[in-house]
Amino acid sequence: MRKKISLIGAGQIGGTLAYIIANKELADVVLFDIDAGIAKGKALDIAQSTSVSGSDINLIGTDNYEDTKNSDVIIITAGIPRKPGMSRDDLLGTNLKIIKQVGENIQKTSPNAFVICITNPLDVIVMALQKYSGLTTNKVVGMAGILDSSRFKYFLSQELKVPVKNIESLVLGGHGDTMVPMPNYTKINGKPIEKLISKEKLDLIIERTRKGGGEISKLLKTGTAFYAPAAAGVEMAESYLKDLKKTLPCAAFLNGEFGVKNLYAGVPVIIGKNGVEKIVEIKLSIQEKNQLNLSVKAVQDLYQIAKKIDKNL
Ligand code: A3D
Repeated sequence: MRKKISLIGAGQIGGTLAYIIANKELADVVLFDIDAGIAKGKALDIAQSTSVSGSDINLIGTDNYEDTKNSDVIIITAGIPRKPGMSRDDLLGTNLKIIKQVGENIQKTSPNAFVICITNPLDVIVMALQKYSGLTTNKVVGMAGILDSSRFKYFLSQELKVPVKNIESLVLGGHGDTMVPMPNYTKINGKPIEKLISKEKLDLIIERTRKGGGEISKLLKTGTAFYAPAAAGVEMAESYLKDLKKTLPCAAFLNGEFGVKNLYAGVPVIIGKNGVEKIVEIKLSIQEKNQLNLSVKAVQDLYQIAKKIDKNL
């Protein structure tokens, strides 16, 4: 039987997710939005593209959670995005209310789903979503690290004029200005990055990676990045549905790993048919550990603010 992916939020990322999933024939798609017109209009448009692509999947748009019932995967982008000049943290109050509604509905309709959250501020929203939905922590995960790593790899490929597919890299920590690109885990054709680029240039690329989302939202003027975030979300869904057991940087629940307890943060995880099957505890230098701690502290501080907004968290 074909798998079912429900997309909660049919905005820029939600629509792009639906289009990629349809083209890959990964699963049937339910595109959900509180704005039924957007969900139904995009679903119809993408469904009509399948007679060109030849993809054999069903796609519907809806504002009724019953249509999402028994989904295998749910990807959440419901919420508001940043406007130029805003930080991701500025979205907290509005998106927390939206995610409460989404989490409670998932609990009722798809309690066995693998749930990928993309709504910002990512690490705190995914943590709240896990609590609101009551799903186990291995089934609720946040997308950010794949996107941040792919930005880092793209900038390096442009600077060093090498194909992006020859670059391995990793970005850890929270999805914000304190994220931690990892030069020690960055290799080009298997060679350590430090041997191929000056420290000054590498520092500039790290800084550009940290501000990668802001650079795009400034150019777009309305809205934020959506093609790369959607591609990253699909990679996580595919690893789960096909039990690929890929190691991917994701916001996952930490229970002592990396010295962090009871918090979501970006770390390498293995995603397979059981959801997050393992947190991969790589060795960090003292400097990397300090940077990760700083990033984790930023997530903890924002979670405290979330707890003031909703005392049940
Ligand atoms: P946008 O195009 O505005 O789409 C959001 C959609 O959510 C809209 O269609 C709304 O109607 C819908 N919505 C609002 N409330 C609800 C609700 N209660 N239930 C269902 N749907 C609802 O935004 P977007 O797609 O560009 O971005 C979505 C989210 O992703 C934002 O919070 C962004 O900040 C975030 N984002 C995260 C990353 C990461 O890497 C983590 C990257 C880019 C964007």
